[in-house]
Amino acid sequence: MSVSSPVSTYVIGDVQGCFAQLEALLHKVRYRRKRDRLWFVGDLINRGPDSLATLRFVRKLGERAVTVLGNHDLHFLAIVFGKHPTRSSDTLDELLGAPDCLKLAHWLRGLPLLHKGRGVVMTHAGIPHIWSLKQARRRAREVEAVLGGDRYRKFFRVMYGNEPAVWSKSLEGIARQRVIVNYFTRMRFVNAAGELEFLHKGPLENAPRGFRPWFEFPPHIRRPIVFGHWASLEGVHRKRAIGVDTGCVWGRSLTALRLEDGKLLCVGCD
Ligand SMILES: [Mn+2]
Repeated sequence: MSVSSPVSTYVIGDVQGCFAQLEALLHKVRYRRKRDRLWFVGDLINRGPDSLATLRFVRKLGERAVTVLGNHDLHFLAIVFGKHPTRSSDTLDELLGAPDCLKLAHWLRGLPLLHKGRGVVMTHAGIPHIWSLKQARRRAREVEAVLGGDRYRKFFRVMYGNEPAVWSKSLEGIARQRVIVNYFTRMRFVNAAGELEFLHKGPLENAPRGFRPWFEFPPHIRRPIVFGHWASLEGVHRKRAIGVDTGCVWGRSLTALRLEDGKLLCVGCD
């Protein structure tokens, strides 16, 4: 390996505790721990078998990794800090019982909802077309300040909910924080007004009337938005929206997007 070989930045799709597949993917791309950067689109944990190993690995990378929070990451934090019950589909027992569970949870709540760099912007689910990049960043920072601040326990107790369904500048407090979190971590279908629709996850043909995938509305944001969250799309390759969740936890594949050349690399997950 030449010392002058350029740094590579890999944006990794939803790992969801599939640590063996993450290791296989890093091996395949010839990831160099001391040089390269790993960006994770969120949902590092849950549903898959090795959430604990995944979190420990990413935390240890420190500055060499960037992770934005996904809905499953927030779900774990709501269990730890918000007294939220686990669901039957959760696979978080090993993590919740680990001696470093709290340490990992406090690290996780300090992570961002949005990251901008290397010509792209990354969030877990996307950015609604009704927001400019400046507005999106400001709204992300607003909630990150709550998650990373002193009042995080209160937030995690009342985080869950589908309402309000649409952004308004006049929203305040928890309603405002909740809709911001829902846009960044749970959004799939929206209508022209930016209203969220959560019941439909499946094929695009069956979208509810007036609702389309958020990235099909003309965006305010020029740079490509890189996101995860929507495994049933099997990856999205648009000029301004690149989806990298290819359903690893569902036995399909784990994808890395190398930002320097736009190349997609993946490993099968069976
Ligand atoms: Mn998700």
